[in-house]
Amino acid sequence: MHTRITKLLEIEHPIIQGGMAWVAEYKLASAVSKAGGLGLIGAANAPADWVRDQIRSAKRETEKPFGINIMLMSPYADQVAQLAADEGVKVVTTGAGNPEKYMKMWKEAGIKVIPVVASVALAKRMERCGADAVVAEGCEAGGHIGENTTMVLVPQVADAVSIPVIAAGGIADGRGIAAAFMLGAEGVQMGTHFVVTDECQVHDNYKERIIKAKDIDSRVTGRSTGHPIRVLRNEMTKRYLELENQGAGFEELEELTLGGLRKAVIEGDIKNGSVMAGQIAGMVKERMSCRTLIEKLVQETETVMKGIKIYE
Ligand code: TUI
Repeated sequence: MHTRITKLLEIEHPIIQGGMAWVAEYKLASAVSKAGGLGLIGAANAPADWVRDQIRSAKRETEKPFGINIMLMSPYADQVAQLAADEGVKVVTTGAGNPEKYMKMWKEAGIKVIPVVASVALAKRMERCGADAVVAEGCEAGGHIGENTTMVLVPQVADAVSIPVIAAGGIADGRGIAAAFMLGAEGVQMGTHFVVTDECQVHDNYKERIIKAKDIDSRVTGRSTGHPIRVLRNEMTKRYLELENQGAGFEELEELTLGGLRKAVIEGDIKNGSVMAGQIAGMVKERMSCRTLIEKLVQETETVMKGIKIYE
Protein backbone atom coordinates (compact mmCIF):
# COMPACT_ATOMS: atom_id res chain seq x y z
CA MET A 1 0.00 0.00 0.00
CA HIS A 2 2.62 2.54 -1.00
CA THR A 3 1.21 5.84 -2.28
CA ARG A 4 2.29 9.47 -2.50
CA ILE A 5 1.16 9.76 1.14
CA THR A 6 3.50 7.06 2.48
CA LYS A 7 6.31 8.69 0.49
CA LEU A 8 5.48 12.24 1.61
CA LEU A 9 5.20 11.32 5.27
CA GLU A 10 7.90 8.63 5.27
CA ILE A 11 5.57 6.09 6.83
CA GLU A 12 4.91 2.43 6.11
CA HIS A 13 1.11 2.42 5.75
CA PRO A 14 -1.12 5.25 4.45
CA ILE A 15 -3.14 5.29 7.67
CA ILE A 16 -3.37 8.43 9.78
CA GLN A 17 -4.90 8.62 13.25
CA GLY A 18 -7.18 11.64 13.61
CA GLY A 19 -5.96 14.43 15.93
CA MET A 20 -8.99 14.15 18.18
CA ALA A 21 -9.56 16.81 20.85
CA TRP A 22 -8.91 15.52 24.43
CA VAL A 23 -8.39 12.01 23.02
CA ALA A 24 -5.31 12.07 20.82
CA GLU A 25 -2.43 12.51 23.26
CA TYR A 26 1.15 11.33 22.92
CA LYS A 27 0.63 7.71 24.02
CA LEU A 28 -1.89 7.09 21.25
CA ALA A 29 0.02 9.10 18.64
CA SER A 30 3.35 7.41 19.35
CA ALA A 31 1.74 3.93 19.33
CA VAL A 32 0.25 4.60 15.88
CA SER A 33 3.55 5.94 14.54
CA LYS A 34 5.48 3.00 15.98
CA ALA A 35 3.07 0.68 14.18
CA GLY A 36 3.86 2.31 10.81
CA GLY A 37 0.96 4.76 10.51
CA LEU A 38 1.02 8.48 11.29
CA GLY A 39 0.04 9.38 14.84
CA LEU A 40 -1.25 12.86 15.62
CA ILE A 41 -1.39 14.77 18.89
CA GLY A 42 -4.61 16.80 19.07
CA ALA A 43 -3.81 20.31 20.33
CA ALA A 44 -7.55 21.11 20.54
CA ASN A 45 -8.10 23.99 22.99
CA ALA A 46 -4.95 23.25 24.99
CA PRO A 47 -2.32 25.89 25.80
CA ALA A 48 1.06 25.71 24.04
CA ASP A 49 2.84 24.46 27.19
CA TRP A 50 0.72 21.31 27.25
CA VAL A 51 1.30 20.73 23.54
CA ARG A 52 5.08 21.20 23.98
CA ASP A 53 5.16 18.56 26.74
CA GLN A 54 3.17 16.20 24.54
CA ILE A 55 5.50 16.68 21.57
CA ARG A 56 8.58 16.07 23.73
CA SER A 57 6.99 12.97 25.30
CA ALA A 58 6.18 11.56 21.86
CA LYS A 59 9.75 12.21 20.72
CA ARG A 60 10.99 10.19 23.72
CA GLU A 61 8.71 7.30 22.70
CA THR A 62 9.60 7.07 19.02
CA GLU A 63 11.90 8.28 16.29
CA LYS A 64 9.18 7.63 13.71
CA PRO A 65 7.38 10.66 12.28
CA PHE A 66 4.30 11.95 14.06
CA GLY A 67 2.34 15.18 13.79
CA ILE A 68 0.09 17.58 15.60
CA ASN A 69 -3.41 18.69 14.75
CA ILE A 70 -4.15 22.35 15.35
CA MET A 71 -7.77 23.20 16.00
CA LEU A 72 -8.04 26.66 14.48
CA MET A 73 -10.90 27.84 16.70
CA SER A 74 -8.65 27.42 19.75
CA PRO A 75 -7.76 30.61 21.63
CA TYR A 76 -4.17 29.26 21.58
CA ALA A 77 -4.01 28.53 17.84
CA ASP A 78 -1.41 31.28 17.16
CA GLN A 79 0.92 30.06 19.91
CA VAL A 80 0.55 26.39 18.98
CA ALA A 81 1.17 27.24 15.30
CA GLN A 82 4.44 28.94 16.32
CA LEU A 83 5.32 26.04 18.63
CA ALA A 84 5.01 23.55 15.75
CA ALA A 85 7.69 25.47 13.87
CA ASP A 86 9.92 25.90 16.95
CA GLU A 87 9.76 22.23 18.00
CA GLY A 88 10.49 20.92 14.51
CA VAL A 89 7.26 18.95 14.27
CA LYS A 90 7.30 16.94 11.02
CA VAL A 91 3.61 17.16 10.11
CA VAL A 92 0.83 19.61 10.92
CA THR A 93 -2.83 18.98 10.20
CA THR A 94 -5.45 21.62 10.88
CA GLY A 95 -9.18 21.52 11.56
CA ALA A 96 -12.22 23.75 11.90
CA GLY A 97 -10.89 26.66 9.84
CA ASN A 98 -8.53 28.07 7.24
CA PRO A 99 -4.81 27.90 8.19
CA GLU A 100 -3.58 30.17 5.39
CA LYS A 101 -1.96 32.77 7.66
CA TYR A 102 0.43 30.17 9.14
CA MET A 103 1.37 28.48 5.90
CA LYS A 104 4.50 30.52 5.09
CA MET A 105 5.94 30.01 8.58
CA TRP A 106 5.30 26.26 8.49
CA LYS A 107 6.74 25.76 5.02
CA GLU A 108 9.87 27.72 5.99
CA ALA A 109 10.24 25.41 8.99
CA GLY A 110 10.10 22.39 6.63
CA ILE A 111 6.80 21.14 8.03
CA LYS A 112 4.51 18.98 5.88
CA VAL A 113 1.16 20.74 6.05
CA ILE A 114 -2.08 18.82 5.61
CA PRO A 115 -5.24 20.88 6.24
CA VAL A 116 -8.48 19.02 6.91
CA VAL A 117 -11.14 20.33 4.54
CA ALA A 118 -14.85 19.73 4.19
CA SER A 119 -15.29 21.44 0.79
CA VAL A 120 -13.75 21.56 -2.69
CA ALA A 121 -13.29 25.34 -2.40
CA LEU A 122 -11.07 25.11 0.70
CA ALA A 123 -9.12 22.17 -0.81
CA LYS A 124 -8.25 24.27 -3.89
CA ARG A 125 -7.29 27.25 -1.76
CA MET A 126 -5.04 25.08 0.40
CA GLU A 127 -3.28 23.67 -2.65
CA ARG A 128 -2.70 27.21 -3.95
CA CYS A 129 -1.11 28.35 -0.70
CA GLY A 130 1.29 25.40 -0.53
CA ALA A 131 -0.39 22.51 1.31
CA ASP A 132 1.38 19.18 0.77
CA ALA A 133 -1.85 17.16 0.87
CA VAL A 134 -5.40 17.56 2.17
CA VAL A 135 -7.64 15.44 4.32
CA ALA A 136 -11.13 15.44 2.76
CA GLU A 137 -13.39 14.78 5.73
CA GLY A 138 -16.99 13.75 5.15
CA CYS A 139 -19.81 14.40 7.59
CA GLU A 140 -19.85 10.76 8.73
CA ALA A 141 -16.89 11.82 10.90
CA GLY A 142 -17.16 12.54 14.61
CA GLY A 143 -16.84 16.01 16.09
CA HIS A 144 -17.01 19.21 14.04
CA ILE A 145 -18.32 18.43 10.55
CA GLY A 146 -19.16 19.96 7.18
CA GLU A 147 -22.07 19.27 4.81
CA ASN A 148 -20.84 16.60 2.37
CA THR A 149 -20.50 12.87 2.87
CA THR A 150 -17.17 11.15 2.27
CA MET A 151 -18.60 9.39 -0.82
CA VAL A 152 -19.48 12.74 -2.36
CA LEU A 153 -16.57 14.87 -1.13
CA VAL A 154 -13.51 12.69 -1.79
CA PRO A 155 -13.87 12.23 -5.59
CA GLN A 156 -14.69 15.91 -6.07
CA VAL A 157 -11.65 17.00 -4.06
CA ALA A 158 -9.48 14.42 -5.87
CA ASP A 159 -10.61 15.92 -9.21
CA ALA A 160 -10.04 19.49 -8.05
CA VAL A 161 -6.45 19.25 -6.74
CA SER A 162 -3.18 17.64 -7.84
CA ILE A 163 -1.77 17.13 -4.34
CA PRO A 164 -2.61 13.79 -2.70
CA VAL A 165 -5.95 13.42 -0.91
CA ILE A 166 -6.54 11.55 2.34
CA ALA A 167 -10.12 10.40 2.96
CA ALA A 168 -11.74 10.68 6.39
CA GLY A 169 -15.19 10.06 7.83
CA GLY A 170 -16.90 6.68 8.00
CA ILE A 171 -13.82 4.49 7.61
CA ALA A 172 -12.98 1.75 10.11
CA ASP A 173 -11.96 -1.37 8.16
CA GLY A 174 -10.26 -2.59 5.00
CA ARG A 175 -13.42 -2.28 2.94
CA GLY A 176 -13.64 1.39 3.82
CA ILE A 177 -9.97 1.94 2.99
CA ALA A 178 -10.33 0.16 -0.36
CA ALA A 179 -13.44 2.24 -1.10
CA ALA A 180 -11.52 5.43 -0.28
CA PHE A 181 -8.83 4.39 -2.78
CA MET A 182 -11.52 3.80 -5.41
CA LEU A 183 -12.75 7.36 -4.81
CA GLY A 184 -9.29 8.74 -5.55
CA ALA A 185 -7.76 8.96 -2.07
CA GLU A 186 -4.16 7.87 -1.45
CA GLY A 187 -4.53 7.49 2.28
CA VAL A 188 -7.10 7.47 5.05
CA GLN A 189 -7.55 9.20 8.39
CA MET A 190 -9.47 7.30 11.05
CA GLY A 191 -10.60 8.47 14.47
CA THR A 192 -13.32 6.39 16.07
CA HIS A 193 -11.62 2.99 15.84
CA PHE A 194 -8.44 4.41 17.38
CA VAL A 195 -10.45 5.61 20.41
CA VAL A 196 -11.02 2.01 21.51
CA THR A 197 -7.39 0.91 21.18
CA ASP A 198 -5.43 -0.20 24.25
CA GLU A 199 -3.08 2.78 24.02
CA CYS A 200 -5.88 5.36 23.96
CA GLN A 201 -6.22 6.98 27.39
CA VAL A 202 -9.94 7.91 27.33
CA HIS A 203 -12.23 6.74 30.15
CA ASP A 204 -13.36 3.14 29.80
CA ASN A 205 -17.02 4.25 29.69
CA TYR A 206 -16.24 6.18 26.50
CA LYS A 207 -14.71 3.11 24.86
CA GLU A 208 -17.64 0.95 25.98
CA ARG A 209 -20.15 3.45 24.59
CA ILE A 210 -18.48 3.20 21.16
CA ILE A 211 -18.35 -0.61 21.31
CA LYS A 212 -22.06 -0.72 22.22
CA ALA A 213 -23.13 1.85 19.61
CA LYS A 214 -25.60 0.79 16.93
CA ASP A 215 -25.74 2.14 13.39
CA ILE A 216 -28.53 4.57 14.33
CA ASP A 217 -26.95 5.99 17.51
CA SER A 218 -25.27 9.02 15.93
CA ARG A 219 -26.63 12.56 16.37
CA VAL A 220 -25.56 16.04 15.28
CA THR A 221 -25.91 18.88 17.76
CA GLY A 222 -25.50 22.55 16.86
CA ARG A 223 -26.80 22.59 13.30
CA SER A 224 -28.85 25.66 14.23
CA THR A 225 -25.91 27.51 15.79
CA GLY A 226 -23.53 26.93 12.86
CA HIS A 227 -21.32 24.56 14.88
CA PRO A 228 -22.48 21.07 13.92
CA ILE A 229 -20.87 18.41 16.12
CA ARG A 230 -21.39 14.67 15.63
CA VAL A 231 -21.71 12.68 18.86
CA LEU A 232 -23.30 9.47 20.13
CA ARG A 233 -26.81 9.89 21.44
CA ASN A 234 -27.40 10.18 25.17
CA GLU A 235 -29.40 12.28 27.65
CA MET A 236 -27.52 15.41 26.62
CA THR A 237 -28.34 15.03 22.90
CA LYS A 238 -31.99 14.25 23.67
CA ARG A 239 -32.34 17.46 25.66
CA TYR A 240 -30.22 19.45 23.21
CA LEU A 241 -32.19 18.41 20.13
CA GLU A 242 -35.50 19.05 21.91
CA LEU A 243 -34.37 22.56 22.81
CA GLU A 244 -32.94 23.12 19.34
CA ASN A 245 -36.27 22.08 17.78
CA GLN A 246 -38.04 24.55 20.02
CA GLY A 247 -35.81 27.29 18.63
CA ALA A 248 -33.62 27.77 21.70
CA GLY A 249 -30.86 30.38 21.45
CA PHE A 250 -27.12 29.87 21.32
CA GLU A 251 -26.47 30.53 25.01
CA GLU A 252 -29.06 28.08 26.30
CA LEU A 253 -27.75 25.37 23.96
CA GLU A 254 -24.11 26.14 24.71
CA GLU A 255 -24.77 25.54 28.39
CA LEU A 256 -25.59 21.88 27.65
CA THR A 257 -22.34 21.18 25.80
CA LEU A 258 -19.87 23.40 27.65
CA GLY A 259 -17.01 21.19 28.83
CA GLY A 260 -18.94 18.19 27.53
CA LEU A 261 -16.04 16.49 25.79
CA ARG A 262 -13.88 16.69 28.90
CA LYS A 263 -16.79 15.32 30.95
CA ALA A 264 -17.05 12.26 28.69
CA VAL A 265 -13.34 11.63 28.03
CA ILE A 266 -11.94 12.26 31.53
CA GLU A 267 -14.82 11.72 33.94
CA GLY A 268 -16.51 9.00 31.89
CA ASP A 269 -19.84 10.82 32.10
CA ILE A 270 -21.27 9.44 28.88
CA LYS A 271 -24.83 10.43 29.81
CA ASN A 272 -24.33 14.18 30.05
CA GLY A 273 -21.04 14.59 28.19
CA SER A 274 -20.27 14.96 24.48
CA VAL A 275 -19.30 11.49 23.27
CA MET A 276 -17.81 12.55 19.95
CA ALA A 277 -17.57 9.63 17.52
CA GLY A 278 -18.20 8.98 13.86
CA GLN A 279 -21.21 7.25 12.33
CA ILE A 280 -19.05 4.15 11.86
CA ALA A 281 -19.07 3.58 15.66
CA GLY A 282 -21.78 0.98 15.01
CA MET A 283 -19.19 -1.19 13.26
CA VAL A 284 -16.44 -0.83 15.86
CA LYS A 285 -16.83 -3.90 18.05
CA GLU A 286 -13.37 -4.91 19.18
CA ARG A 287 -10.64 -3.44 21.32
CA MET A 288 -7.06 -4.10 20.31
CA SER A 289 -3.62 -2.52 20.25
CA CYS A 290 -2.78 0.09 17.63
CA ARG A 291 -0.33 -2.33 16.03
CA THR A 292 -2.94 -5.10 15.77
CA LEU A 293 -5.49 -2.66 14.36
CA ILE A 294 -3.11 -1.32 11.71
CA GLU A 295 -1.97 -4.82 10.72
CA LYS A 296 -5.60 -5.92 10.46
CA LEU A 297 -6.51 -2.88 8.32
CA VAL A 298 -3.60 -3.46 5.94
CA GLN A 299 -4.39 -7.15 5.59
CA GLU A 300 -8.12 -6.53 5.02
CA THR A 301 -7.46 -3.82 2.46
CA GLU A 302 -5.06 -6.01 0.48
CA THR A 303 -7.54 -8.89 0.52
CA VAL A 304 -10.40 -6.68 -0.67
CA MET A 305 -8.30 -4.99 -3.37
CA LYS A 306 -7.05 -8.33 -4.75
CA GLY A 307 -10.56 -9.74 -4.83
CA ILE A 308 -12.26 -6.83 -6.59
CA LYS A 309 -14.41 -8.35 -9.29
CA ILE A 310 -17.44 -6.34 -10.27
CA TYR A 311 -18.77 -8.38 -13.19
CA GLU A 312 -18.96 -12.16 -13.56
O1 TUI B 1 -11.99 19.85 13.18
C1 TUI B 1 -12.57 18.81 12.98
N1 TUI B 1 -13.23 18.13 13.94
C2 TUI B 1 -13.31 18.54 15.25
S1 TUI B 1 -12.54 19.88 15.95
C3 TUI B 1 -13.19 19.52 17.43
S2 TUI B 1 -12.81 20.48 18.85
C4 TUI B 1 -14.26 21.15 19.28
N2 TUI B 1 -14.64 20.89 20.52
C5 TUI B 1 -15.76 21.40 20.97
C6 TUI B 1 -16.54 22.18 20.16
C7 TUI B 1 -16.15 22.44 18.88
C8 TUI B 1 -14.99 21.88 18.42
C9 TUI B 1 -13.95 18.40 17.36
N3 TUI B 1 -14.00 17.88 16.13
N4 TUI B 1 -12.58 18.25 11.74
C10 TUI B 1 -11.99 18.90 10.63
C11 TUI B 1 -12.99 19.76 9.97
N5 TUI B 1 -12.75 20.97 9.58
N6 TUI B 1 -14.25 19.43 9.74
C12 TUI B 1 -14.83 20.51 9.14
C13 TUI B 1 -13.86 21.47 9.02
C14 TUI B 1 -13.94 22.77 8.46
C15 TUI B 1 -15.14 23.45 8.41
C16 TUI B 1 -15.20 24.73 7.88
C17 TUI B 1 -12.80 23.38 7.95
C18 TUI B 1 -12.86 24.64 7.44
C19 TUI B 1 -14.06 25.30 7.39
O2 TUI B 1 -14.16 26.56 6.86
C20 TUI B 1 -12.99 27.34 6.80
C21 TUI B 1 -13.15 28.51 5.93
O3 TUI B 1 -12.81 29.60 6.41
O4 TUI B 1 -13.56 28.32 4.78
